[in-house]
Amino acid sequence: MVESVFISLDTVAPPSNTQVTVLDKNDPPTIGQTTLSIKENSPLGALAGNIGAVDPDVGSVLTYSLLRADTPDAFRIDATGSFIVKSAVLDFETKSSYVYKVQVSDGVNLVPADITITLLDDNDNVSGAVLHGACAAFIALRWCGIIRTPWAFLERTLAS
Ligand SMILES: [Ca+2]
Ligand SMILES: [Ca+2]
Ligand SMILES: [Ca+2]
Repeated sequence: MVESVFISLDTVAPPSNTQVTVLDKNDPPTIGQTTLSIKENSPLGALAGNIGAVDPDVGSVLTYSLLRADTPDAFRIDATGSFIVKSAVLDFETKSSYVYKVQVSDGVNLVPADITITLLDDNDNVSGAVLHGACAAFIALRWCGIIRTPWAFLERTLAS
């Protein structure tokens, strides 16, 4: 007579010489910085900051692309994930922030993120303020009698 015996495979321990190989999964990159800032009136080619993308897999190469931009002409992203000024005129009083949708890829995983670049206000009237200050100083010195040269010279010229 044949007797059947059923055993659950789960309860059977693998032979001691079994080798378990852990396959390295390709993990997606992460983005460290989603808000950047730069002073208004910054020149062409100035750096607004890097989005700080890192990939946990050793030796991975990241590539960056812009999916969408509210003002494509203002900034570009370079091969290292840095936003660079592309427009000659960044005017805080006209537009104080920009939003870009970027995508970081490790060749397999695509990670999108919204990056906001904020403009920092700067004094647009530096030359006017300096000139105004210089005029005020001249008038004050003239008033106090410290600067007499122009008038003295004029008086001498007229008298001769
Ligand atoms: Ca990866
Ligand atoms: Ca301005
Ligand atoms: Ca300003």
